Amino acid sequence: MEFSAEDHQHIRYNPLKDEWVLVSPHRMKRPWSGQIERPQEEEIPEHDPNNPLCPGVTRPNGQINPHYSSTFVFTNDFPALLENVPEPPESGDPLFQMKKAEGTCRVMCFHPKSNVTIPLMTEEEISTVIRGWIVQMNELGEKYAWVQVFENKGSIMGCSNPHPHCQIWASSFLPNEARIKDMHQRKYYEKFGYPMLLDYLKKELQKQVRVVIENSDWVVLVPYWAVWPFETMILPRTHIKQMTDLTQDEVESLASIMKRLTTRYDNLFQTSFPYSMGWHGAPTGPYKDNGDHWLFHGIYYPPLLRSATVKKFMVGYEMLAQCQRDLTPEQAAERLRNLSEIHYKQQ
Ligand code: H2U
Repeated sequence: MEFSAEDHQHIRYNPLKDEWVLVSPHRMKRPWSGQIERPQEEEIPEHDPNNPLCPGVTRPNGQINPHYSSTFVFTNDFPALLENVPEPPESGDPLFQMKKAEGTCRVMCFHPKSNVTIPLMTEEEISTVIRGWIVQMNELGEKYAWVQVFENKGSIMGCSNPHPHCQIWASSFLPNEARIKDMHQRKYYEKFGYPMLLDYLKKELQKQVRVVIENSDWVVLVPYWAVWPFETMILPRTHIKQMTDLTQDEVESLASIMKRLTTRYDNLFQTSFPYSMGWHGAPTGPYKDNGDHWLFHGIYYPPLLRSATVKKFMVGYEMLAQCQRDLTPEQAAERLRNLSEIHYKQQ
C-alpha cells in the first residue's frame, strides 16, 4: 500500500518547539457521542452597565472607565504578575529551583461596543487595536523580557467577559513557549544562516497546500505541525522581528488579513469562533539582542473540531504522551480556503 498523508497515520515534526504531533486522519470518520458544548451566547448587548469592561462603568475596585470611543487599556485589577515583589532566595538544590518573577498585566478593550468582535470591526478599527498593541510593546518592552499580547475569545476558552478585549502580560522572565521557540530558532539560524520561519514560509508558498489567504505583506497558513484542528499562523513576507517594527502600511495590511481570517473562522461553523490567539516576536528588555533568528508571527489556537458545539479535547494521550489530531493540516487549510469572506451576520 502506498503512503498517503490524507489516509494514513503518521507523526510530524514541529521544528519551532522540537515536538512531534500524531496525525490520525482515518479517525475523522468516527461518530461523536461525547460532550457537546452549549452554543455560545450570541446575543450580547451593545452596552451592559454591569460589565466592568464597558465605557463609563464603575469597576468593582471603584475605578470608573472613561467613555472611550476606540480602545482602552488599564492595569488588570487581578494581575498574575506584580511589579515590585521580594526576590526568592538562591537555591543550591537542582530539584528545588525558584527564580524571581516580576511583571505587570493589562487589559485592552478593543471597541466601546460589547457585541463587536474583530471580524465585525472595520479594518481601520482593527488597525487602531494593532497600533495600541505596538504602544504597549514599546512601553513594556523597555523594561520586560517578554510582552505577551493574547486574546481569549469565547467562554469555551475560559474567557470571562464577552466584551472584545485582550490581555497583555509583561514579565521579567522568558515564559516557556518563548524560551523554547527562541532556542530552536537560534539553533536553526546558527546552522543555516537564515531565519527558520522565513525559510519555512518560502517553502509553504511554493507548496501552496497549507496556505489559507495572502496579501502583499502577510500569509495565513495552517502550520505543517498544527495541533489544534483549525490552528493558523500569520507570517510576514519579510524579516520583521517584532511587532514594534511594523510600518503603517504593514499595520493596515495586517488588520485586513486578520479581519479576513476571523471572518472565515466565524463562517466555518456560523458562530462567533472561539480561540486563543497572540503574537510572538524577538525578546525585549534585558533579553533583547539583534533578534536575527526571529520572525514576528501571530498564532490562532481554536478549539472547535466538527461544529459550533464539538471541540477538540487536549486530554488523555495529549497530556500523557503527545498531541494528536484527526483532520490533517492540509484538509483544515482547504476547509478554510473554501469559506466566504463575507461574514454570515452581514450577508
Ligand atoms: P478574560 O476574559 O480573558 O479572562 O479577561 C478579563 C480580564 O479582565 C481578567 O484578567 C480582568 C480580569 O482579571 N478584569 C479586571 O481587571 N477588572 C475587572 O473589573 C473585571 C475583569
